[in-house]
Amino acid sequence: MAGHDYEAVKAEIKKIVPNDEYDDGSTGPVLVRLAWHASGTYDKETGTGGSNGATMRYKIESSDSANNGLEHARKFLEPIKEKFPWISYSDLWTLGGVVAIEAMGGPVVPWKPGRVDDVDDKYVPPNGRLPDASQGAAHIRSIFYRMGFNDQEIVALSGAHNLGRCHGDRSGFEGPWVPNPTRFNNTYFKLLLHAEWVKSKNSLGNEQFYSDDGELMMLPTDMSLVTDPKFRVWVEKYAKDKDFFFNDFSAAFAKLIELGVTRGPEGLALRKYSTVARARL
Ligand code: ZEM
Repeated sequence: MAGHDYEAVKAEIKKIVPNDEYDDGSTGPVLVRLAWHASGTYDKETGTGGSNGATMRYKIESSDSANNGLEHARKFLEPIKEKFPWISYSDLWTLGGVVAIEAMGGPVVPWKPGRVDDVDDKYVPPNGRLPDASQGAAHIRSIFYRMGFNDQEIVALSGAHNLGRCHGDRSGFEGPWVPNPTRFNNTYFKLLLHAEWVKSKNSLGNEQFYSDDGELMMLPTDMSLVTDPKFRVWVEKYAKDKDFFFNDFSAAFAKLIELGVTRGPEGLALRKYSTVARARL
């Protein structure tokens, strides 16, 4: 919003990305996941969910099992909220993902401020809107089509699994997708196509796919990107051309963090279900 120094906020977020005491020395991946889960509840039919409102502050949403572990990301950002109290949580969480992507070597993602935090839990979206890793292509499509994404965008966004890892106690899955999970590039797509993946039960009894040395993993949903012919076309393109992937990822992530944000004439987000916003639904 006019007069606010978003560059100063970005600089502070950038400083908290390297962290020797956390996962692989970086808070970046979990910050990206927070931005994604804050946004990925969107339903285009009803206009509910999405990043505007920061509804994950409320227990109903933070306790959705899909959001396990995201309390770490929210805690990492809390000192920045204290330093810049004028920024909304919904702006801070989305900006956190954008800054983390860039700090880990990823593309610049266009970001616009002006989201407004809800003042109560009246508009918290129902649990269960985020994808379930144990399923396949039909499930992924139904979740992402609900948000308004197409197959190309689904595959581009899935490239975020080049970052971070699965934590058994959070999701029931274990391990990283790539050898260097704090550096953003297209290794995930190359591995999906060219490594040998073997399905096996992990220590928690859930089926996932392992590389032959057992060091790397893929979720059942990740594997459906190569077994489904329409998804696979995009995996092949992104594996071959990193710049093409970065361009598509940047556009799709920018779209993701705008879901549910209705902007008025000056580009500022309207308070959810204000008269004007409601008229547009
Ligand atoms: Zn993920 N994701 N995701 N994802 N994700 C995990 C971790 C991360 C799915 C999923 O079930 C899981 C997108 C799409 C999908 C990130 C970003 C994005 C984990 C592991 C699971 C189980 C959680 C844990 O144990 O901590 C499914 C089924 C998806 C769709 C089909 C999209 C889209 C993303 C961003 C654009 C990131 C960065 C992580 C790593 C988090 C971390 O803490 O390291």
